[in-house]
Amino acid sequence: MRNDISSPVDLRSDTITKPTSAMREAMAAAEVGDDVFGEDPTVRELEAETAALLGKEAALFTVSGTMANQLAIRSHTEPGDEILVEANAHLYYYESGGPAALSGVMCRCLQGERGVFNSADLESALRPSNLHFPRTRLVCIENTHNRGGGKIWPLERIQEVAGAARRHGLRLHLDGARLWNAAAATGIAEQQWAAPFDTVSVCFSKGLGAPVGSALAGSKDLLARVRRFRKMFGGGMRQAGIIAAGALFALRNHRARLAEDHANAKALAEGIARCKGFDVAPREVETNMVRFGLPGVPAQEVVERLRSRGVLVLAADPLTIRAVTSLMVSIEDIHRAVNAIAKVTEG
Ligand code: TLP
Repeated sequence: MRNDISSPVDLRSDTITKPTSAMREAMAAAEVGDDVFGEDPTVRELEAETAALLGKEAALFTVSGTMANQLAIRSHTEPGDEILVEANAHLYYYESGGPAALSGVMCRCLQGERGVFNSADLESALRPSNLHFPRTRLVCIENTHNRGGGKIWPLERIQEVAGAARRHGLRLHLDGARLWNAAAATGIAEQQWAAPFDTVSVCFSKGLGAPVGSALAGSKDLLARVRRFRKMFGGGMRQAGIIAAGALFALRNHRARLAEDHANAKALAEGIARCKGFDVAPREVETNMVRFGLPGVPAQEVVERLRSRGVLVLAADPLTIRAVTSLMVSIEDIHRAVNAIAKVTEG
């Protein structure tokens, strides 16, 4: 167990994960080629395995989840179109204005509950076909939902929303940065989660623990268009097999262990619930995220107090703190974090 602030318990994100030595070995041994020429065998293997796992015809390796999401938006739309997004969706909230800057689209926000909306919300945002209006093209869903605290969309709800979207001729994109967590938590395979969508983005660099990389999966035809935009956005990589090998290792070896992160997040929430003064709902913890607050104290101040006690977390909102478990965090670290949190009210 770590016991000083020089090696803090890092709960800021599951993006902080570092490659294990076995993963580094796989990366060092990777066969590579020029992937802009389509000649990197490791990238191709990763793309094929990802596509198969998601039940899609093809997948394309990307630098980041942001790039995968923004490529999806660009590929489904033309400038002046409108997309329907949930108000707290990562691709709208945290991607630097990408939809406007890179695709020239308008975002129409639906207000979900912890990121989850329904077909009535979607239908209320539809516009009549009339030249005064932008053309609505795409509906985006995020599963698990980051700002919703790692919330899993119920599969039936996805099917209901997707059914409504299809009836109105809309396309569907899934931000599945943490789809692996939804699959691990429910036992419902990635393929089933992905089935209602035209495109699905997934990240290897979060809970799966790869140092870099995401992918966008979909039909072969659409992916040819995506590949062109990826090049345009500067995302064509050369001997990318080095990093794809880390992603492939993560995909093959680290999905099953996500259950441990979920159990640790639950233990953290239950521990915080025992600390006086804190606001937390352990039963809302479905995957690897915990949201909590200390009523009356700004989240940033709680973040600073915890930092000085060797626990790193982030403020998600002025009053909400986010903690994320990952393969860098053991149950001993959780106990240590809870001890530090218990002392935070002392100032
Ligand atoms: N999320 C990061 C931050 O950007 C907030 C995090 O620490 O959680 N989709 C979802 C649902 C995400 O949570 C993220 C990253 C992304 C896409 C973007 O992935 P990257 O960081 O690879 O561009």
